[in-house]
Amino acid sequence: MKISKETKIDLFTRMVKIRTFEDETHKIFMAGKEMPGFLHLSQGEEAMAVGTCANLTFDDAIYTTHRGHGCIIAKGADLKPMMAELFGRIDGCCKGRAGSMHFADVKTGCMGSNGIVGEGMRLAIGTAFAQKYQKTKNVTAVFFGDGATGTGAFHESFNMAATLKLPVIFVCSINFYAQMTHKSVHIPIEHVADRAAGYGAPGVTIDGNDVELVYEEVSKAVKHCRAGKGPYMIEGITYRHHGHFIGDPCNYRPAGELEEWLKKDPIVLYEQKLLKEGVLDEKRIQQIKEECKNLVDEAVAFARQSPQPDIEELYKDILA
Ligand SMILES: Cc1ncc(C[n+]2csc(CCOP(=O)(O)OP(=O)(O)O)c2C)c(N)n1
Ligand SMILES: [Mg+2]
Repeated sequence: MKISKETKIDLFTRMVKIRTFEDETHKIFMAGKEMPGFLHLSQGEEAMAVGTCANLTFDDAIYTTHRGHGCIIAKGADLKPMMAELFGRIDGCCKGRAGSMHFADVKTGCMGSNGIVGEGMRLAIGTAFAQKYQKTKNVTAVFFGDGATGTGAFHESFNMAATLKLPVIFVCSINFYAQMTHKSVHIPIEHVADRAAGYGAPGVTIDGNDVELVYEEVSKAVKHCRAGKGPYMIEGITYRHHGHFIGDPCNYRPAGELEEWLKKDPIVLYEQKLLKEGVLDEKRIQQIKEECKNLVDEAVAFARQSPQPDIEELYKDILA
């Protein structure tokens, strides 16, 4: 597959945008004053989010997890309401009610993050059913982690998607840990994508730190789904640079493990590749990084000036 220069620059820029947003979020959260709740960051896993979402339009849907900022940024959501949401403010994409773990941005097709491990998969089936029923040719991608592959939600959703031939791309980011538990402790096989065969669907395991590879593999999955052939599974091997949540001391990680993975940082690798290919030079890379920093700074300023929700907001938009 030949990837155009524009697409390569777009893939790089989206990854830098996510990294910059999450690095800034980390700092603000650690200062302990403005950002309530829990924070799970995805630095290191950007290639999975970007390589997937770069194949989708706003009319396609995604569902993601408690570690979902990257997917939502990759899909094209505006950083300002996202940051305001993390600050719990009224101009947040969910009016300050959702916070980090329950982001949604329907206009860009971000149907929801989810703090309940695996549950995004069940919701994805519903959206994919609607896409098929309405003959839209749109698809739904659902992101989840290694920890979610043992849930009933995974197997039930995959079975239903395959039986009804629903356009669902199951995107599993293997970052090796479910909270503090290593994948070798709870997954009895080497590659969980092999399980797709049990439902008669294609499943591939790839290097999840190679953004072009993720982009190419997901493009095959999207084609498969748009053609009405049912679900497809992509398993990408990657790593989270931070702990499970911000504040996790990570004492379950063997010495040197993080350092090895930092050498495979998807953004650093891609930057080197694009420099070597002459797609970008040092100056343009710097510019992209500055542009992303400006966007994030503007988002923080926007969040800071947004009011706290009124107490009456508590009773609005409730379905009973
Ligand atoms: C149904 C359910 N069980 C347990 C938890 C507690 N929990 C939160 S995150 C997590 C681990 C998830 O691991 P994984 O799916 O690999 O995602 P990652 O955090 O690595 O991105 C667990 C067990 C939960 N939120 N929901
Ligand atoms: Mg995990």
